[in-house]
Amino acid sequence: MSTPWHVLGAGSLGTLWAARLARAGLPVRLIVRDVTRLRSYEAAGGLTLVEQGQASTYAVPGQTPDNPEPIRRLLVACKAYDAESAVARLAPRLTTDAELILLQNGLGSQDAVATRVPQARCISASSTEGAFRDGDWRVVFAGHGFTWLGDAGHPVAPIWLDDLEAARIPHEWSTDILTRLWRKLALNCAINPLTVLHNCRNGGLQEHHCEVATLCAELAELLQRCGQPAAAENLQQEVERVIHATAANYSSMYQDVANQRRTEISYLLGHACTVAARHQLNLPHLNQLQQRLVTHLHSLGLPSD
Ligand code: NAD
Ligand code: KPL
Repeated sequence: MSTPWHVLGAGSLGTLWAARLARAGLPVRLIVRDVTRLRSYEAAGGLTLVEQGQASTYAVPGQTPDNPEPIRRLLVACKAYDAESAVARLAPRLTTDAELILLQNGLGSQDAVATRVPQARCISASSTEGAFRDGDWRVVFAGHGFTWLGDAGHPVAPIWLDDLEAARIPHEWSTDILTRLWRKLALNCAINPLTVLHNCRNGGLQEHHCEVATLCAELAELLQRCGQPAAAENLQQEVERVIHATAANYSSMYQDVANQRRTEISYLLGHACTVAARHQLNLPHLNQLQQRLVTHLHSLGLPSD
């Protein structure tokens, strides 16, 4: 019997991964918050994945964090702001050779998790796949993409990449995962806050070319200072390419705000500003953007952390 995949967080990405792993016949367990959620999940009869209009339900066994089963392979699929506390609850269940796969966007949460569970190997992921919930325990696979996985501390790829192959999860082992995470963070910082503040789709930023260019210049300076020159290369061109390619889409931060959900600002723009301050780097436009976004979130009654 192969090592079970414990999936923490039954949201969009957690369900997308759990359903595909289960579809491949791999052992999967879904960890939900508490007994009430477990009852609701069991009543639903499993996780439903909607792909190209076709819905399929997978009866992945559910459990609460208190379940005594040891955990050797944990996919952390919570939002960045929930990851550390959610993993901390599971710490007593982790085996001495446990491996965690961290799907969180941005930076900061990965280090926080790793500090909580120093005995575990923590592997970071950066994904361009897209999924959203259209009901409880139901997820729509909206955008096919790719997931890069890597461990900044150990370049050797884990054996379970074979499971991802079997589950047809497009992926690649990356020896420069930090560069990928920084690059994605920079893209998100240049695009997402402005879509919220200008109340527009990604394509709407074509009318704010100068503002985008100024932010890209400051973000590139930050990346250079952080020892990530590869992430800084042609940043503005890449940002403009993404704005053009995703012109009709609303950014993830725009969608969070529109749905009155907490954003991951602290792990994106907040992280960029914190690191800049640590390096005594003066990035006025980036700081001003953060202030404007924080003020906007407060005006909507949303948290700014
Ligand atoms: P989500 O909000 O849909 O799902 C998170 C789930 O975690 C929720 O069901 C929540 O209840 C659960 N959770 C939180 N704390 C928990 C706890 N203590 N115990 C058990 N469950 C807990 O979020 P998502 O969209 O799947 O995003 C997860 C991460 O992946 C984010 O960092 C996001 O930026 C990133 N990401 C998402 C997408 C996407 O298309 N959805 C794409 C790329 C990256
Ligand atoms: O990742 C994104 C998001 O919306 O979070 C893109 C499309 C790159 C915009 O920053």
